[in-house]
Amino acid sequence: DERPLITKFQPIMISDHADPKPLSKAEVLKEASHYLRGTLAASLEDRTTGSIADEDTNISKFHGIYQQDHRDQRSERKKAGLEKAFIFMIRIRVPGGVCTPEQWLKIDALADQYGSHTLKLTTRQAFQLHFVTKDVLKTTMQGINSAVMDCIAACGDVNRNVMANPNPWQSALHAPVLDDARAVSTHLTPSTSAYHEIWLDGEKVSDEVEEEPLYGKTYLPRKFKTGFAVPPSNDIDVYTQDLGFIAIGEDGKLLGYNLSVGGGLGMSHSDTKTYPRLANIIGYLPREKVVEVAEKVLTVHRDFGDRTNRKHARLKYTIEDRGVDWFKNELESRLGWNLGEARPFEFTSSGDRYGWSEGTDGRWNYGLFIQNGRLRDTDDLPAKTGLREIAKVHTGDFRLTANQNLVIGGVTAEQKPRIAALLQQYKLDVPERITGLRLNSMACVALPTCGLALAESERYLPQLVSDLDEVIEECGLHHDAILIRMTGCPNGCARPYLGEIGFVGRAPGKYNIYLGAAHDGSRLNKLYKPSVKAEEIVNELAPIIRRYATERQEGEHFGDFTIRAGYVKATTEGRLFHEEIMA
Ligand code: SRM
Ligand code: SF4
Repeated sequence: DERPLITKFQPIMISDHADPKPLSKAEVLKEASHYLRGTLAASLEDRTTGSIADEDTNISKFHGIYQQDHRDQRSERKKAGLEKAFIFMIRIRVPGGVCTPEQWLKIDALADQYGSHTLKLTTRQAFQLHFVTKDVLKTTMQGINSAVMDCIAACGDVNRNVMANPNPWQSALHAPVLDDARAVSTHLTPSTSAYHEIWLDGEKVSDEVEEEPLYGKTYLPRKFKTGFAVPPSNDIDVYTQDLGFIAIGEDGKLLGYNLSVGGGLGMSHSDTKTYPRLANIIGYLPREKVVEVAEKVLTVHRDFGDRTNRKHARLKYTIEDRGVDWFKNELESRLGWNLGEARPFEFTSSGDRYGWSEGTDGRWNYGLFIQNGRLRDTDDLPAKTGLREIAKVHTGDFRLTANQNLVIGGVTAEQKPRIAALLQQYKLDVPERITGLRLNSMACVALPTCGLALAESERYLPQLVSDLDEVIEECGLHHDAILIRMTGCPNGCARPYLGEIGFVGRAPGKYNIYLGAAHDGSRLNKLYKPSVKAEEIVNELAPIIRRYATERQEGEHFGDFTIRAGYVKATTEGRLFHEEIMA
């Protein structure tokens, strides 16, 4: 990537900061980190503790690494006077979610060798390894490098893993969209050589010659997320992205994109100034301008995001505070040309498609349900082993979906019977007994690894769905796709505010219930009941599900029904203000 578009950026230095409010601690750390080095190398060498230095826990995020601790063991270890059971989560970037069988096999092996014998497929189409200890962190990072993959900018105040619709069967637009997603991803990747230096024993580069032409020394005020949607599928939930591209084609040819900006979901229960917000579509751009537009949108965030308050630093707040028109003018003046008028398109759903389907290239694709994206072997479902055996013979690719599922992509007609036999042998073929509710469920990681979790999520949602499934079956709704999403805190990692049924953890065993999102991801849901005890959830929802089964109109989705039936009001303009105000 020669980055032809970047005009060298003069970083906003802390000394230039004119705002009377002090910069956040994270800003000071970034500037002092020597382009993301911090004291990470020394922290890794320190054998007296399983943790890294406090400041380094912020910097390591830019390298795709989170320090965590095993929360199930916290109180026991505290009683015994031991330090926390420190562990690391490593997030591996997979632009557009597409990887090769060789890469799959290497990441799978790393999970067994150094992780928790599980792979997590994330809501942004990336891999996560959990439970990696400090002593093997570097070896694991080198293993990832040997798979020709990396973790640069998988976390941190930078452009994150770029998402793209992974469904090659849908139209001929998919391949060029993936190319564009990869080009944007490469263009927006930080340049610092700190990653190579620290993890891969690369040559040391001095601060004077280090270059970060797009980001500067202080990177972005906050994370930045980019996604590409291919209508009619909105599987990537494009309106939740800071920067979204909606593919517009004609006769199977990709012409360009509608541009959406300012989406984001995180909020805090106690802070009424924080809220989820859906993006605005502000115009159309021809395909050849996509990298240029991505760069300029990112620079508006870089230069105008709030560096004094991290809870107010996402692009959504800049756009909300200054206005959509202001943003469009600022962007167009940076581009030196005007966006066109947004073109017509239609989204019909944000879920995945399961089972076999033939692509436009005559190859076959198999959509596979992975509950909450957690791939592991259990006694009755040896899913991880099954996928390893498939990867050994598969000649196409693997595609991680935005709903934590997987597509075995590009299977030739000759290979199809072999892959089908392996799917059956390892019980991976979608059994008819799985309900539409479960097939459309998503839960974030939460306990025991996530330090921010207030309640269970990944470990609880499967059971809750089983309980709700009894009502679903009784009502004859087995095949109905209802989006149900849960997170252990209000940060929104499984995009719960776009669930037709959304649960957000408030305290151990207690969840806010949200209803009324649109099935195609175009309308946020709304708080229905706060702080409901886990054991009361089924009683709360069963009457609504029963009424839906008998009173719904032809083709009416569950989210729309809950609004029509008066359980919640629709959110204005798709946005959710803070829950206390909107309740
Ligand atoms: Fe997330 C923080 C997991 C997608 C909003 N997220 C975290 C951390 C790293 C906790 C932390 O900061 O200590 C979680 C690690 C848990 C663990 O043990 O693995 C975490 N987020 C995840 C993943 C793994 C959820 C999953 O089950 O798949 C997803 C990884 C995506 C990836 O591959 O990059 C994940 N996170 C999201 C999404 C959904 C999306 O991007 O489409 C969101 C909402 C969209 C958005 O950003 O607005 C999301 N995560 C957050 C936030 C709130 C951000 C905000 O603006 O307020 C945090 C907390 C923060 O940044 O301060 C957070
Ligand atoms: Fe952790 Fe909250 Fe994200 Fe769940 S939503 S993974 S609990 S930060």
